[in-house]
Amino acid sequence: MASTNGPGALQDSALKEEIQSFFDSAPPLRNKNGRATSIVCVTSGGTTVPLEQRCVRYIDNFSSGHRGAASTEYFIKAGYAVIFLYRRGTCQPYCGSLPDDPFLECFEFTDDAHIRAREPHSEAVKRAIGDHRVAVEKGLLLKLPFTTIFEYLQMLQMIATSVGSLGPRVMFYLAAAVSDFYVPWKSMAEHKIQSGSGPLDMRLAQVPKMLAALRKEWAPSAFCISFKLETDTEILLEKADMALKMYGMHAVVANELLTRKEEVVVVTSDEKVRVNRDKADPSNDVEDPLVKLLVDKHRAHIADSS
Ligand code: PAZ
Repeated sequence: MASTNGPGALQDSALKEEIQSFFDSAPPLRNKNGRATSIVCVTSGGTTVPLEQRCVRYIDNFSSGHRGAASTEYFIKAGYAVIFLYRRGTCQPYCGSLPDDPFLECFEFTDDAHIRAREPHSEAVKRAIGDHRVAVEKGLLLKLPFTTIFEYLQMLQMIATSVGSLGPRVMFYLAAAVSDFYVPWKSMAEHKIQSGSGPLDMRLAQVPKMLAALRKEWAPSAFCISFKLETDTEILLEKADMALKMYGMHAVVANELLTRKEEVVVVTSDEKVRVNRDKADPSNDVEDPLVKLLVDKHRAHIADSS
């Protein structure tokens, strides 16, 4: 007879139902101010596809990480706790107004061997350090780095299956540029591929469509937003529509490479909303109105689900 105490016990469907009903009826997690916490997993930056196990060469997907980093700041401002799953070396939240190499450009030694922020950067440095510290200390920002497609998808699955049980309060905002093709680990050369034997013939396998698994299996009650990047505007909205239907996303944000910082289109099953950067001030970005719109849609999703 199967034991009800061992790991096999979860096969027991009565226990599974009991556990599910416990979580369904539990009051939502609340933060220190007594407000129910909404969580968003923001993915950011491009994944790499290694060509060798001891990787010397890899294929990369374009993304500076600006969209993910800026959106993270707006989600935190809107009261969300953010899991920021980002490509190592790409843009970071609260660093948008700092120069490329802040450590070398923003600081100097004083005569008495202390370090201080240099003008004209001191105000920006103070704001960045302060805002970042507050977000981390309040438990509103958790940063997790990835490089390869393998790391990215394994971490996304871990996050989704961990927070998925929190239900509709969870949002996935998938701005990372994820490889469509890869070299399976088992068929990958271990050592650096040698160039002596002429042109390289390589067959890439298609990365399985994980968005469907995220939506249906890993976090079925979560609110899921994916992004669609194209360079040909003629096909952009059609491709976004296809992704919406194929993976059951709640919205797909369509953007074109050259205009992605000025305009995006939020595609849902009943409308296409154009979101533009407010040009009144050069420091305004398109992520501000985009996140506001998606936060409203997420609230409606939470209300519908309850
Ligand atoms: O990171 P970034 O700000 O330079 O660009 C953002 C983006 C274009 C990578 C993002 O908006 C996006 O469309 N991500 C999904 C890309 C894709 O279709 O795989």
